[in-house]
Amino acid sequence: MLKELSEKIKALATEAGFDKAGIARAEPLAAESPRLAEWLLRGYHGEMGWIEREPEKRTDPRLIFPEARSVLVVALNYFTPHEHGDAAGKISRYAWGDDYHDVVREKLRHLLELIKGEVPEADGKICVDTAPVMDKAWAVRAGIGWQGKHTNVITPEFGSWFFIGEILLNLDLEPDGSLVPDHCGTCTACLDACPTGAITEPYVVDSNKCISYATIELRTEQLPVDVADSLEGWLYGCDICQDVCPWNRFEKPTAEPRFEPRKGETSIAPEVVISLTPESYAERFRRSAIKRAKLPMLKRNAKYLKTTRPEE
Ligand code: B12
Ligand code: SF4
Repeated sequence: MLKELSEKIKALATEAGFDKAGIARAEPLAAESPRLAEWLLRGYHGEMGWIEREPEKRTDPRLIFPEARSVLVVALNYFTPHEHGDAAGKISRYAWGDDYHDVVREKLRHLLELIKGEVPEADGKICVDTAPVMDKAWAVRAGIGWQGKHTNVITPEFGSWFFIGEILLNLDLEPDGSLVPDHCGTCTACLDACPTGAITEPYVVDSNKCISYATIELRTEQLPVDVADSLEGWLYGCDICQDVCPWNRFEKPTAEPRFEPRKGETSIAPEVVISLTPESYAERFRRSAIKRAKLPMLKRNAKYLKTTRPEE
């Protein structure tokens, strides 16, 4: 009975447009909690002060939704078959289309309605980067995939180009018993390819060195010199560690048209970024994840791509 309902709910996730779904028990993340603490202690979160707040909530879903009994985890593939070409001003793949927060949230809301249609007493809390939830840890626990050495979760079916979301549910469901084993093996392609050495050891990223962090999250006027010297054309985010991962040979085109590159753009020329006004920035990036980087940050990034130092 429990198993049947759990399978039904996962089938509803597919009906709602997700590519994979799994279930974990809503219990504290006992193994991950000390690792998160160590990561923060080392200062690997850089200036993302928000990640330090309420660490107990981050590792216990019941502190976010007290009725939570199960965590329904979903994966939404965002791969579209386009490339960057050689141009400077590369945008990372996840930000080519519409803002994933909106797309995943809309699908999760629909999914929760479908679940309520099946089980009227069902209630849940939708999470897509809106609550302090460790998405990757839950995806591993729910059998979606394994955490690769670059720290992104990888599925054996379609690689790592997918977003993760959750519904914390008040229903007792059957957790997915078998986890996906770690298939990284002896491969070190991501560690070797990262131009800034941000993957300091397998499964650990130091944000301070990561191009993604520097170009999306870091709000300082200048970029750290080591990162600035190794941008390799990235304007917003970085996909190098996933581009070189052999598991992304299994990438499959997404069924979600909103992840197609807006205006067909996978890069934006630095000169174009530098000439943006607050109005043209707001218009161009409406409903785009790129708005996470404010206009001065985008211009800062673009200046480094145009010259080697912003003042040059
Ligand atoms: C903070 C953050 C960042 C930071 C820090 C990155 C990081 N590695 O966590 C920065 C800004 C750098 C970043 C970059 C990116 N991000 Co981000 N980010 C997040 C966020 C908001 C929190 C992640 C977090 O909790 N980090 C804390 C640290 C402690 O977690 P961790 O690195 O996973 O650490 C674990 C491992 O190190 C493990 N561990 C330690 N030692 C060992 C040893 C072994 C053997 C094992 C198995 C494990 C292990 O234990 C730790 C605790 O679980 C999540 C969304 C969310 N709410 O979860 C998205 C999220 C992780 N990001 C995502 C994406 C897409 C990206 C980028 C690809 C974007 C881009 N193209 O530029 C890059 C990838 C860079 C990279 N290689 O990590 C996706 C990943 C999807 C997926 N398939 O996994 C997420 C889940 C967003 C989403 N909802 O889909 N991100
Ligand atoms: S996103 Fe880029 S800079 Fe960050 S760990 Fe991966 S390869 Fe290194």
